[in-house]
Amino acid sequence: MHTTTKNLAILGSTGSIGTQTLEVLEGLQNQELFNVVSMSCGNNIDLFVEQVKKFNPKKVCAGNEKGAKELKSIFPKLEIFYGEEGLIELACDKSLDIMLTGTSGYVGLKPTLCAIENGTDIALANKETLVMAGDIVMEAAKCHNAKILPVDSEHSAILQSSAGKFDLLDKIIITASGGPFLNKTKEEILNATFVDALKHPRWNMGKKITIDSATLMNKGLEVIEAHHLFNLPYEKIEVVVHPESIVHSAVEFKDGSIVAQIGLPSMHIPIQYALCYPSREVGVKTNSFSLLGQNLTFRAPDFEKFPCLKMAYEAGKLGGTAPVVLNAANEVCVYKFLEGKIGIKDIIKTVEAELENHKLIKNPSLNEIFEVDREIRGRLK
Ligand code: MN3
Repeated sequence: MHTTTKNLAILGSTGSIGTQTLEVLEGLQNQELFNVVSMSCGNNIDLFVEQVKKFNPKKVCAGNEKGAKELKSIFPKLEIFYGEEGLIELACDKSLDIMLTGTSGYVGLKPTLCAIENGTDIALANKETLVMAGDIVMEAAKCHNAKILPVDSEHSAILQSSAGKFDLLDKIIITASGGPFLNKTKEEILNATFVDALKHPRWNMGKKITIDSATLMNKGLEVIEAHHLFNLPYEKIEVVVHPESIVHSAVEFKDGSIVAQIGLPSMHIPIQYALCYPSREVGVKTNSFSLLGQNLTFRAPDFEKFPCLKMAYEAGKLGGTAPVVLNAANEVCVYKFLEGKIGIKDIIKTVEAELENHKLIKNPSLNEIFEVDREIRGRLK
C-alpha cells in the first residue's frame, strides 16, 4: 500500500502531551506515516536535545534566547528560533500537513491561527485556544478547510462515538474523574493545599491541569471547548462524574441510543487518533477489555462543591470575552496556588469577582481578546 507521509510540527514536545506524542510516533507500525518537520520546547533543553537527536527535525524553537543559543552550540546546522515569534515561525511553514499543539496556556493561540490560515490541520491539545477564541478559530478553520482534531481524551471520545453524525445527537456526555477532592467536604476542599491537589487519582498530567482537575475548572474549560468543537449549545453538553475514568465520554443520539468510547486511561489513543484521523493505525496497544474493571459508577457533579464548573458554564453561555476572563483569572490563580501563596477559596473568589466586574464584549476581535487577557493577568499577578 502506498502511504502519504504527513509533515508534522510538534509544539511543546517536552511537555506531558508532547512526550506522549513522541511515544505514539515511535510505536506506530508504519514509520512512514509522519515526518517530524519541527519541534518546540519550553525550558527543558536537556530532554529536548535528546528528542531532536532522535526525531531529526529541520526547525526547532526554544522557550527563550538562552535555550536557543544552547541548542545552536549543539546543532549548528539546525534552524533555531525562540519565544512566541519562534512558534509562529514553525506554525507558518506551508509544508506542514498537521500541527500538534501541546503547549499550555495562551501561547498556543497565535501559532495555531497561523497554521490554520495555511490549511494545516490542528491536533489540538491546548484548551485555551478554543476557550479564548473558539468562534474565531473555528471560523478560520472552516474558511481555510483545516480540521481541528481534539487530543483531549473526552473530546476525542465524543468525536469517535459520534461517527461524525452531529446532526443526529441529542446531547454529549463529558465524563469527569472528579479529581482528588471528589469525596471531600466543601470545607476540606476550600482549605486544601497544592500538595493535596496534585494527588490526581487517575491521570498523570501537567501541574496546571492537575489543579484544574481538582477544582473541576478543567471540566468547565472542556465544556466550553466542546461547545466550539462540536457546535452544540451548552444545554446539550452534560458533565457526568465517573471516577474510574474508563468511559472517556459519550454521545446520546435522538433515538436514545448512547455510544461511548472506553478504555484504560491513557493519552496514547486520543493523540494517535487525532494524528491519524480518520484512519486507524497499528501502534502500541494499551487496551484490553478484561482490564477495564467491574465497577463503573456515574453520578451528577456537585455544582455547590465545585463552583468553578458552574462558573465555566455561565461564562460559556455569556460568550464573547467571558471565557477569556474565566481562563486568565483562573490561570494566574492556579500558578499562585502552586507557589503556596493562595488557597482554593481564593481561586474561586477571584474568578467569580473578575467575571462579575467584567464589561462583556460580545463579538471580540483577536486584539480585544488579548487585551482583556493581558489586562486581567496584569492586575492579578
Ligand atoms: Mn480531558
